[in-house]
Amino acid sequence: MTHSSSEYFRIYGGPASPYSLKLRAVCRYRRIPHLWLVPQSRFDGSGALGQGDLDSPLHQAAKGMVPVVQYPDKTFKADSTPIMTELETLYPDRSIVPPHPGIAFIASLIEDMTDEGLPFPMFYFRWTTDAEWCGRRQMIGWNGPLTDAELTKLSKAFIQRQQAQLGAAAQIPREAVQKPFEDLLHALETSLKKSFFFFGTRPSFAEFGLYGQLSQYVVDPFVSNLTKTLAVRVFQWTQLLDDASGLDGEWADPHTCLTDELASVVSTLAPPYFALQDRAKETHGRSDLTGELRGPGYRLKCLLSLKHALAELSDDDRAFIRPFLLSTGCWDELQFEPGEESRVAPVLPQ
Ligand SMILES: N[C@@H](CCC(=O)N[C@@H](CS)C(=O)NCC(=O)O)C(=O)O
Repeated sequence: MTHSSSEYFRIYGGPASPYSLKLRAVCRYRRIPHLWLVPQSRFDGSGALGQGDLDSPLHQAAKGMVPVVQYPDKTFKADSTPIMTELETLYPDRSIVPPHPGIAFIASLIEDMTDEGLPFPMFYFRWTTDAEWCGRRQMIGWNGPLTDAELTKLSKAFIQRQQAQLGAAAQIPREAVQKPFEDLLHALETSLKKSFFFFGTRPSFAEFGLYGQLSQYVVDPFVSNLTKTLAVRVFQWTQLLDDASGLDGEWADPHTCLTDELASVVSTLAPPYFALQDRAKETHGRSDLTGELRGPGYRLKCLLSLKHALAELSDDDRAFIRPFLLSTGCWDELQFEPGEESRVAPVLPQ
């Protein structure tokens, strides 16, 4: 079966963008007709994405970020998580939302923890230990064939830009970033001994969030070696999730889902995630979060939306997941603080 070009979702992604690869993996698994496009010769590594070429789809989309998705109706939308949610309503088959509302909440929580909490260690190693290789690799991805001289010039500018974004965090000792990452690898490796999926034999929001970030960890030289050495299952699992279009699985009975293995994955993800959220509250605790698309403001918007979703669950569904959330250190963090309830802004594609 072929599709007419008007039926495709066009994913404009970056060559090393975890959110772009997450969205592509979702479309592949869900068998949603899509095209993968990395706009060529559009990004010289200095300014914000999409500001260079007026014809660039990224410029037209005016989001300054990837992924940007052009829907079949030609509109451009950004923000991978709400796009995934919107795809659920457009395509009911092969859903990635577990049917039990409490389990679905946990899947969304894990997705947000990975989306928001795992980029930092990745970004840290990418622009310290691995900067030279990662900068060169990305500029080839964004620009196509380049001479050595061109590549050196572009990658220098790009590395400088990225290191400026990392800022003082580059001074954090390597061991302090590496240890939590190794703990996560260990928890995941243990979980993968029993099952490749958290909630049955098919992937949910949680696995795709994890996959998006791990897709980079298995490529960047230092962390890739670490992953290959410490966690062969994690490495191979990312290959599976990259294209799970042929996979057919089932959701498990919710009573069998909240395992010790899952608890140890969530307990490992929770402390760095909530620490980042505390910092986001300090900087964005009062501002309007509606238009935020990434960074601390966006992070806080997602947390408030999760708190709202937990509060909206039925009493039974909330009671069902409460012991799990308590034992993993999440329950208290997911309760509204005074004044927060009125600041909830829906997380929608923009
Ligand atoms: N909330 C957004 C975050 C996307 C994001 O942070 N994208 C990064 C690359 S992975 C980006 O576009 N950065 C822009 C830049 O570096 O100029 C999503 O889930 O899609």
